[in-house]
Amino acid sequence: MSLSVSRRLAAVTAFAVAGLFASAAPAALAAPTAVAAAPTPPDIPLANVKAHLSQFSTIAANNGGNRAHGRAGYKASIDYVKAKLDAAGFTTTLQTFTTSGATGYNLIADWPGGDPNSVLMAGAHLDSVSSGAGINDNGSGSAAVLETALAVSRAGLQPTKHLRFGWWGAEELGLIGSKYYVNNLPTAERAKFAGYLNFDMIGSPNPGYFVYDDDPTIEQTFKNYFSGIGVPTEIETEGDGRSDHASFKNVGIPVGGLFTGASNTKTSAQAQKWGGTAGQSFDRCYHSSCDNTANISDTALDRNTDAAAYAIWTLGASTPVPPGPSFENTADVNIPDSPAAAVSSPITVSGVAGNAPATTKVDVNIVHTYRGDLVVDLVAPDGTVYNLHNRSGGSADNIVASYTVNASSEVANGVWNLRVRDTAAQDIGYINSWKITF
Ligand code: DTR
Ligand code: ZN
Ligand code: ZN
Ligand code: CA
Repeated sequence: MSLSVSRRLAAVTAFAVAGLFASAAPAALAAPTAVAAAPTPPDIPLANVKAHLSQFSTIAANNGGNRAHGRAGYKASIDYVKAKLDAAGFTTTLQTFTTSGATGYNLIADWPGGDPNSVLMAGAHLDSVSSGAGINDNGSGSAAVLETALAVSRAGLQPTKHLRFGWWGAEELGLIGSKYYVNNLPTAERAKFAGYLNFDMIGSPNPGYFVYDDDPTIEQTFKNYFSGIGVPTEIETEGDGRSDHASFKNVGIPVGGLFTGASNTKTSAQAQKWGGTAGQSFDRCYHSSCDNTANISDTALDRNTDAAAYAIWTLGASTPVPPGPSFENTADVNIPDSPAAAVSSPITVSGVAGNAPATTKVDVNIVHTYRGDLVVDLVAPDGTVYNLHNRSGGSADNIVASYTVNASSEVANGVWNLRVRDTAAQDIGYINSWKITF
């Protein structure tokens, strides 16, 4: 059997449909060719994220014990984050506003490049409540977004989308800073947002893994990350609209985000799947003086920061999220006339992290004299069957079509099969080629 498997970027293959049973020699065995794939999202060092948390802790300690709106610890936090971003090549903007009789600050950091008409933004509120240093709420999100931005700089990432990062002031007073930012965006600027990703409380000490269920593409991207590392997630329900994503969602911008829980209690079912303590709050120090550097689950902080980077890399890369790598089998497989068993054309996928996307693309090229005879399935490595074509199209010949399959519950690596069965006598044909794109 001649099998040609190629990995390539989104190239659209123009199928030359061969004449039925053309007597050409079998295609030569082509060596697998590796072509530049989309950049792999980084594993963000937890130590770097924790170093930011320890800086926030020191800032609070040196400024009356908190980093709240209108207090010196807030401005010192802004200055710390801004200096890191300036040194890494970001274009930073300090936006000021006034609320509750004090000046508030938002920090915006643009990564030069990308499509200015397609902006992907990630953000976190940087203010704490006045009762403590706010290390989980929301040093965790602030540090994760900062370290993700610094990783973009280290990678020299040049994504399709324009990347922007934001740190919001006065969230604890009612999403004041993010509302101010969004309200001051001209309508034309709002329309350029491809999405906003929010990170508020992502290191809770008794963590749950909650994904916002607002925009389906963003939600699926986060779920793909977590299923890839084998961590179950739930939809975030502890007060929908209680963080800065609401400011963006209110003006029609697609939003998503992550959360590990606040004062709600972890159920025994949740403790069984995530570990931790049932009957106890996700964060017993929520809005308290004990929200210090000890009030962090390293595991949750690590996973959620990597998920943030995964989302920025994946969603920033292209529109839509796939195509990632493609794998193709161009070997002809004869489809015997009915009655006969189904035949399959295999493709071995390797080197693709995590699960297949919700928009896995399958290109099918079948040469046949009566496609209404055929049942065509995609069979995942674990045997799950996705029907692509079920005898439709009547007397037309050939199937040259693209299908989008939600294969997000399938691990990408392994042997995928295109399975074809002829269900009626007389007409015949063969699988000419097929391709799967992640
Ligand atoms: N906004 C929060 C805590 C919070 C409560 N529910 C949610 C849901 C999603 C994100 C955050 C939250 C605070 O800063 O206190
Ligand atoms: Zn809070
Ligand atoms: Zn918060
Ligand atoms: Ca037939």
